[in-house]
Amino acid sequence: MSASTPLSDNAMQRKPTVIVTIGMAGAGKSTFVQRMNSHLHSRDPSRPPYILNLDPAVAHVPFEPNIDIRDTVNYKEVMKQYNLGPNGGILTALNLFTTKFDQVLDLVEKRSESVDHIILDTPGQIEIFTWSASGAIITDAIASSFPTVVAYIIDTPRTTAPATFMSNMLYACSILYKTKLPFILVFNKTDVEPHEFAIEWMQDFEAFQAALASHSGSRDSEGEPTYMNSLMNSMSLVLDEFYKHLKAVGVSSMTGDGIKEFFDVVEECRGTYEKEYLPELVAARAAREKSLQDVKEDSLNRFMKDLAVDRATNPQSTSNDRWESDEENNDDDDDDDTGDNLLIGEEPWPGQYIDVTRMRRQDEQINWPRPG
Ligand SMILES: Nc1nc2c(ncn2[C@@H]2O[C@H](COP(=O)(O)OP(=O)(O)O)[C@@H](O)[C@H]2O)c(=O)[nH]1
Ligand SMILES: [Mg+2]
Repeated sequence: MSASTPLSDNAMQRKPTVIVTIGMAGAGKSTFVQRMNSHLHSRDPSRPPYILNLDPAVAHVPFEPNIDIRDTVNYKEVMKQYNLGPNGGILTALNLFTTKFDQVLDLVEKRSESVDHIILDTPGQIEIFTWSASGAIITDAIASSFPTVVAYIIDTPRTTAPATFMSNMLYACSILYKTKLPFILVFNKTDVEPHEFAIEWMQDFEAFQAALASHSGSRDSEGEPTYMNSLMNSMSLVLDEFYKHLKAVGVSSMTGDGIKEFFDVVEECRGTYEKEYLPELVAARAAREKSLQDVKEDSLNRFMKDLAVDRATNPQSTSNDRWESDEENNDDDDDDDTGDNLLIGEEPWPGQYIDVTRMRRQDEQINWPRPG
């Protein structure tokens, strides 16, 4: 994505922090976004965030997003047109939206002077964002333009069983290693279930193993630990290392409990982004530019060598190299017209390659920003 301004420490310092909310369906992402929104509104001085809704299938969001994917793509229409089920529809809608993400970044950049926080609400089903190319493109694009942190929302009342807790943590682990961004575990719904048990399990793996042992089904009929039990015991040791790289907070999106602490952690994580993520990003960019340059030089060298060999073996060839411009060009005019409407007028057929960058050129009405 090209919209980003060049990265430098100074430029980053004035930029707003991006919070990407990720989590299982029903964990409370959208409710949490609204809670952050109202917290930032009621701060003194009030600094409302800039909110992007990336869930095409949500019927109602409890906040007013500044940019809403639903204004651009109608996922039900996408389902119908491409013969897809709901998940395919959501994924395709997100893909279509991603093709326009440079425009979104432009809009966000324009507002970046006047906001302190940019918040992304992601689709209900976690894998649509975390295991798709679009999710990765959006995350990378935004993280290379702004200091970015991931808020991983956990449904605390539903994660009290050690096995569920562990699978949730493994999922978080996979996202951390994929994005490499500063990562906050947000134990949500603490009004229903306090999150202290989770913190204890994270800080003390023996406590977790004790919980595991006392859980029913952890021993077989002969009193030996079950396979699942031993597996989880070993994994808790592995995860111990992973827990050191994250921060955890308990919040209630319902009551607002813990939100202030969450924003303190966001501030800390912004520091981590600047110290750890940004230098890596700059280095990765430099490496990529160098390798592109190397490839260019290599192919130019080979071209020059081929040319020299060709000239040496066939000295007359220069006279044939001239391009006969006039006659050919005049009568060929109409054939050039392979431009815009390559697909228009043809009936789509299942499995057809669809060039999304050419879609809906004429009649699309992009209406990104919302008032407020
Ligand atoms: N009790 C309680 N319920 C919550 C809390 N946060 C969200 N919910 C409820 O959890 C359900 C799913 O929330 P939603 O924000 O739509 O989840 P999403 O799919 O992750 O966006 C809704 O019924 C919310 O009212 C909370 O902190 N406490
Ligand atoms: Mg939601």
